[in-house]
Amino acid sequence: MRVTGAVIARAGRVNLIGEHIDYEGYSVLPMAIRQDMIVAIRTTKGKEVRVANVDDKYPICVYQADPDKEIDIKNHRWGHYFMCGYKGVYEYGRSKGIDMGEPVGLDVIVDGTVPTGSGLSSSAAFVCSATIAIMGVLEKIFPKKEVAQFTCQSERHIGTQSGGMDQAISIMAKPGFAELIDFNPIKATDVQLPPGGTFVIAHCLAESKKAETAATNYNNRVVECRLAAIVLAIKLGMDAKKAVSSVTTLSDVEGLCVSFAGKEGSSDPGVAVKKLLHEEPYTSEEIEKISGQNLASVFQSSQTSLDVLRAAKHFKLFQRAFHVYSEARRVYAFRDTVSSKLSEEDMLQNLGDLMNESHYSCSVLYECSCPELEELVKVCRDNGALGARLTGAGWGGCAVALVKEGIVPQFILNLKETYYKSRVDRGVVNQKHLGLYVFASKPSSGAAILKL
Ligand code: NG1
Ligand code: MG
Repeated sequence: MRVTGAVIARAGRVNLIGEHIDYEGYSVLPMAIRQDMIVAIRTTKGKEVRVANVDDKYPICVYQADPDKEIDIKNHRWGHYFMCGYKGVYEYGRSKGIDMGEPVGLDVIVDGTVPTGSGLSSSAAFVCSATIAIMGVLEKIFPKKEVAQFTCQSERHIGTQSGGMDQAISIMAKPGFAELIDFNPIKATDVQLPPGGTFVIAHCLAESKKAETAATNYNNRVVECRLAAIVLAIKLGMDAKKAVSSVTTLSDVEGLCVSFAGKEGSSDPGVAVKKLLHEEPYTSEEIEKISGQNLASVFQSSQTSLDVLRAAKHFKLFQRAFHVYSEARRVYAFRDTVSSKLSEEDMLQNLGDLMNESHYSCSVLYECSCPELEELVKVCRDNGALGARLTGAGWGGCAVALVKEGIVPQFILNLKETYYKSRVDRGVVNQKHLGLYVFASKPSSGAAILKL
């Protein structure tokens, strides 16, 4: 085994629009930010992976240097995200028939300026920077697109049924551009943002603990979308058995929904949702009657989905499906607005409107906001933002606001005064750290390896 020198990697992102639709197969529009997760790493002759953090709030985590060992998700620890990356690199290499050699011990030190539980995907920034640092230290460099794809699988070892947005933007971002990310296959298209607008990111200071609350929040929504897709498919005439075995996402049934809408003189898949699903939440019994199958058997291969079924009282199929189809359309409307011939003034206003509509849909239909985020989004709008919305999974974390370039410093000062000051006074946050929680960001570069 060769013991190589240290490798450092970085990554971090904000989503501008397209929330909770990546796992349904729809395109999203994020950009990389300056804030990042940095992983420094070297191989050792030992049999352990030791993951330390410069912030002593995060105690050192020690694991066996064994990529086949499952991650203990019932006992969540911050270092688990590194092990997602570790397992993923070996799994991918082996699946390609590459000789990965004997698993090596690693000493790792992590530093980060992406606040955790912030919706800025510190988790994916960590998994991606870990992955490329491990690739660097093992001297196995895989193609970018493949890394963007397999890191999404890697992060699922933590127990969330994530879509691929965060890993894709972390790996594929280019400075100066946001990216339209398509899935199946992954593709990133540069999106040039109007220079007169700046995105300000502000943390509501409620932490979103996505891994710990997956069964009732994130994974719950993934399951609800799958159920909505199955019920829609059946209502649109698909054989129930076929729907259960072949339909996994709402994008799988978009074609059927659009044909249905066509009969109504529209091309909007939301028309089918409105006509064929009811707003009243569905019980499992009702869905079982429609699908002719026991729900536990539909999800039998996924323990994390079975956990969702156990925790759920009912399923809001109408609301979740309507959010996904309308949000998917807003992403394209955002992209089209940016490349339109509108004056910059009108362009910025339209982008702001789309962000506001996205927030409304996330909050009311997808129910992934929280009181602090609601207050923060309102404060942003009251202080001159053209649009503001929660970003990332929600249930805490950050809002992103579109602000005219010229007012950015004043806007940030106003947020500090109106949203943060009382929280500093109450000891929720230290005045000294406010710069980490509210800042303007221009599109930055994606994950990179810096070799020493
Ligand atoms: P955050 O909250 O930044 O971790 C999560 C998912 C994304 C996407 C968004 C909601 C992971 C790693 N990321 O982002 O794939 O679904 O929520 O749009 O789970
Ligand atoms: Mg995350």
